[in-house]
Amino acid sequence: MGNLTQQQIAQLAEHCENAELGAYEISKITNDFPDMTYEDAFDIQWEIRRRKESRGHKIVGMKMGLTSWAKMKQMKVEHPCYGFLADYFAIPDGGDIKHDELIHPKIEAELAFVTKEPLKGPGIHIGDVLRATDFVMPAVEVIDSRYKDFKFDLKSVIADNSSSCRFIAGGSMARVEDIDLKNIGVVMEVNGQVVELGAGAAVLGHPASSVAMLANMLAERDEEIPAGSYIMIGAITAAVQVNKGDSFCVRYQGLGNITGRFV
Ligand code: 0L1
Ligand code: MG
Repeated sequence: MGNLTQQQIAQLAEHCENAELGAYEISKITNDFPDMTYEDAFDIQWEIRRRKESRGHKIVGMKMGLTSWAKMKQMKVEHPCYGFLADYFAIPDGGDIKHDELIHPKIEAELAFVTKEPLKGPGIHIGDVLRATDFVMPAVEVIDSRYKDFKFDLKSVIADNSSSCRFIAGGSMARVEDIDLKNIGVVMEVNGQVVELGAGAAVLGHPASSVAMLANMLAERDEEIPAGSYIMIGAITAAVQVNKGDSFCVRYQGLGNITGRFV
């Protein structure tokens, strides 16, 4: 059930999207709309998606967020969320990310699943996800909450497209039967120093459970994950703040590296 009017949804979508496009901070929207519901929050996110598509942008994937205890603890939020990835969020492996286009970016070590069959919840489980997966590959997400000092609650985050802003796909692709998704090790380095490390199981016990959760959350809106989707599973480690001039390298056991630089 929603408590906001269509007009309020449209206004809040414009408010959050303008902050993303103009790279400026706003305060969390539940301050002014304390009665908004989770349905309202997702309505705002889907309205931002509609606005981008109406300007000719393509939606090129989905992301899960807050799927590891490290992230939930870091952000003091206790349930995962999802967001969408627009075409202009994509940065090539080894590429430059323009820091001035963002507010206070952080990087996250993730994995991405690419599907070959649709996944429609409710009731999707890890087995369904593994059967429907074409391949997995490394991913780095750059998040940039539009909220001042990354201070928010879950409803405000969902309305802000779960802090999505840039992502990098890279490394080597692998079939799910050829890798140990629970144990795959990830090491994140910034300016040559190891800053975070973790293993796949940090994400909801198994990376595929994040994709299952996405399918089941989308089912609440009668949406599905179509075949051929690119889905990022959420951060395996805590997110790391990066400054202009920083470079990073994330190493994935058996799957190569992703590198990039903030300019
Ligand atoms: O991808 C993520 O885990 C981020 C979700 C939104 C919360 C945040 O900005 O940290
Ligand atoms: Mg993330």
